[in-house]
Amino acid sequence: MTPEQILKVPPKVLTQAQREFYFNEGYLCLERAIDETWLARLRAATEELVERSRTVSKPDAVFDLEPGHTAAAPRLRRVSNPVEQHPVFWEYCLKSPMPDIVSDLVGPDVKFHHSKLNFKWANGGEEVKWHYDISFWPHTNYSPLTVGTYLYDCGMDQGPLAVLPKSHLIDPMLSQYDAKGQWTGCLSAADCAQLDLTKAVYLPGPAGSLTIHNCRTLHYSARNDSDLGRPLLLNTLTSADAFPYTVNPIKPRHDQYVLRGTRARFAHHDPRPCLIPPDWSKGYTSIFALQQEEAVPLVER
Ligand SMILES: O=C(O)CCC(=O)C(=O)O
Repeated sequence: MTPEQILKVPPKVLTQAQREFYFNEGYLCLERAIDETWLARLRAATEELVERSRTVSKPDAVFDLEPGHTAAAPRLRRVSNPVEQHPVFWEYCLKSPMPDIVSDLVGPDVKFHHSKLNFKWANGGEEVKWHYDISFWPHTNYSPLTVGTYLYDCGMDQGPLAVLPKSHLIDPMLSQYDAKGQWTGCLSAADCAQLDLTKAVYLPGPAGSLTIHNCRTLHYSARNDSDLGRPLLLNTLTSADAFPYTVNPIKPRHDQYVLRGTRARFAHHDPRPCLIPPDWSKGYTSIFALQQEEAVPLVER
């Protein structure tokens, strides 16, 4: 569906002004959209995963660990695909208001693509450099978006998500390969210098707030040098008429699951070209390891 067609469908949760803002600016921030009951369940599930990580000493397909991670003092960067690691995360995708909100932005038929739980641990949780998501997992159109759920309050010192408004309209897309043709998963310093990053909008928020960014929206988050961690649950959802044309890097079991509405009969194709990533069927390493230029082997799944 096109934005014009989506906007004609009556919304379930959002106001028409919020939907228009998303299409014009490429992002949305909804304060306290998720209630305490969901938050308590999501936090408890997160704690269970952190406990499990104590038995893991090196990064694997589930746990992406900072180099200083130990059993006594866990330091997680990410749990990949938490919906497969704890039932509460999948229930959140099925039953919470989150997919209803997404249906106001992609149309009534909504599919799941993947999820991740990014931690940005206290006292040194890493920066995520400017990048866009769609070239990690190209689709036939640009409906995919990522919803971030702040499990705890996130202030400016915790490295909130930051977006560059209207960057989803930049065409052609900028590259996420370096001058030698190596995939870096982020923009080059030269491309960043061409952008007016003073226009970046930071999206801190109280617990239960949602950040929503379109798959073409450039985004970033700073290092967390504060004493508080910043667990951010990220779910990527798409319109049902968007079909991936490369391998899903983390191969989730629920990939393409229809969360709302029905399966699409026809794919919708956006004519704007999309940057293609390396061949993930040969393996995938996390955005953190890539951007920190760690010599981590590709994780085979
Ligand atoms: O955790 C963050 O702050 C941003 C994460 C992100 O952009 C990503 O994982 O693609």
